[in-house]
Formats: sequence, structure tokens, C-alpha cells
Amino acid sequence: MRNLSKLAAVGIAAACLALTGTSAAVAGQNASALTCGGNVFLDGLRALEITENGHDEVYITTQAGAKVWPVTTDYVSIAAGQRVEVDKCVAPNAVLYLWEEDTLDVDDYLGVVAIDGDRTKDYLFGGGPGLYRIGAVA
Ligand SMILES: [Ca+2]
Ligand SMILES: [Ca+2]
Repeated sequence: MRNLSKLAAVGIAAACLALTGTSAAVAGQNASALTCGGNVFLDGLRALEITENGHDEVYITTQAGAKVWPVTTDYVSIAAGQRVEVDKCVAPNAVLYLWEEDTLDVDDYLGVVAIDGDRTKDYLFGGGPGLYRIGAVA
């Protein structure tokens, strides 16, 4: 069964991409995780420490700069301690970059996370200003 689900992962990943705009309609994270097949479901991002007064404006890209999240807006505004839904399927070897958007300056780099396979695990974006935790669900 495991191998079969891996074989189906490409098609399922495409389905996940189509679903990303409808996260508010997803009933629960377990149901969403199932739709990721062999991919990893990113369920939420929590701001442990933010870099600005009030809110950070955050978004996630690949190393090449392709936008991963959010899909329908440039960024998500987040306060210290706040958790926001990500609801996104990514490859089990995805490398994710977290950025903080600034209108007048170059956006701030907040850290990088290498997804460690198809497993349920929390990851931290840090090493510079700000500290963020993202949860992956196998
Ligand atoms: Ca900033
Ligand atoms: Ca900002």
C-alpha cells in the first residue's frame, strides 16, 4: 500500500495544489493530511518571536524564490504568539524559506527549513531575527 501511494503522489500533489485556495473549507487537518498522499502536509505556522512592532508579514518560498505560501495573497500578517493555518502539501524533501515582507526595504530573511521526509514533525525557522515553528504532518 505504501508503494502504491507513492506512485500516486504526483497526481495527488496536483490535486493538493488545486485545493490550496480552499483551506477555510477544509474540515480538519487529518482529512487534509490524507489528501497529500506521499507528500507532507504543512498544517500551521506559529510566531514564537516576531521581528517588528505589532505584526510580521510572512510568506514562504522555495530556494529558487517560487512562492509556496500563501497562495492568494502576498503575505500573511501575524502577531507574536499567533498561529495561522498553512494547509499546504509539499514534497517530503522540500526546502522552505521564510520571509518577512517590507514595503520600502528588501524583505527580511527569517530562516530555512529542510523537510525531513514523510513524517510528522515540528520545524523551526530561526537563526536570525524572529522565531517561527511550522508543523508538518505525514
Ligand atoms: Ca521587516
Ligand atoms: Ca514587514
